[in-house]
Amino acid sequence: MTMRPRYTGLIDRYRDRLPVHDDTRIISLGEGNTPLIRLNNIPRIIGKDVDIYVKYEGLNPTGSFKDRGMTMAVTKAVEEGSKAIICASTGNTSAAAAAYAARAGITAFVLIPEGKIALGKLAQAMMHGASVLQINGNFDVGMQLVKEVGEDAPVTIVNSINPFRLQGQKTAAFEILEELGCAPDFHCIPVGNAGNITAHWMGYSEYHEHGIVNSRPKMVGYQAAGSAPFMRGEMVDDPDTVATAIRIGHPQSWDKAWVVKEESVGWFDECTDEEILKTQKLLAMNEGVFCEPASATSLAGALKDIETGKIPEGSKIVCTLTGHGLKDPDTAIKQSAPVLTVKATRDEVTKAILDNMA
Ligand code: AN7
Repeated sequence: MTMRPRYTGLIDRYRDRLPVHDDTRIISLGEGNTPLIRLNNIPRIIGKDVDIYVKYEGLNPTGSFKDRGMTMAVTKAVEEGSKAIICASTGNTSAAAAAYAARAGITAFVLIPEGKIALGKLAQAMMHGASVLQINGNFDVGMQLVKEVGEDAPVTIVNSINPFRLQGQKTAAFEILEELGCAPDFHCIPVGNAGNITAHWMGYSEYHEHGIVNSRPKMVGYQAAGSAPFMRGEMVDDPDTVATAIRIGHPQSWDKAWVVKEESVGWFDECTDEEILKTQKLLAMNEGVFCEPASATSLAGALKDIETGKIPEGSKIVCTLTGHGLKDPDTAIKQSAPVLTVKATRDEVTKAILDNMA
């Protein structure tokens, strides 16, 4: 048997590119190192000659890309002596904060919008023992409250306004560059607070500046139509979408994301809820990859831009799938064909099989 070193998370892997010291106690759950899956069937289905990869961030320890940022933010919070962390969240940040706080042995407070968080995410925050504070307001209201209480309460804010979050998240771009051996032509990504698009651009730019690669992708950020401040050109006060993860009207990295668009010569666009769900299903049914609705926004947008030629044939495209489909079982079941109820006899089961052969 050939031994290989145990993978111990992205801080250990990218130690020299992250703000840690040799004696820093690393709080890790083995995050990062997620699969970059080449789509085999969808390009054929749409009849286009494109090379599409999905970066399946749903395979991080708590099921979303937030773990990349949270390992850094919690590591630094503990290093600085913090005993508690706090965040506002549409769900995934709270799940990651809860898990990494449990791992570190500190307290997590999470503010979530009542009734607008997917079931799996709520289960995670509760199970990891976070103090879950449900508020009768949306993410943006929660974020404002967190900033205010963060001023006097002894808590470290671990939303993406915490700069260590973006440092951790930039490593996704490193992984993509190392696996492809070059930059993709386009990187398509869902946008809520716009922290992740900013972090990816940081990662791509870092490898480019150090001469590790000789180009950078165009960054394309897609929003849900009901909560698309980057398309409206201003904050949206009452965002709404089935993709609850990106139900965000006041993005925290607003200025940074406009810079990313300019520097990368990319663009923003929006997808309707119908387009998002259709693409989530398309990916699950034809590639065996199950992502949550918000994550499907990247591929939904890419497919539209491939169709119009804005993303030309011959392109190499990476779409980030930010979170796992199991996060939101309700939305998945709602859009699927009902299960068959069959009598528990050999004849009936055989008949059901013959009736349903493709
Ligand atoms: C699956 O958990 O903001 O543009 O509070 O969970 O960096 O905000 C989640 C965001 C995309 C958007 N996809 O990323 C939260 C939260 C999924 C997400 C985004 C989120 P950003």
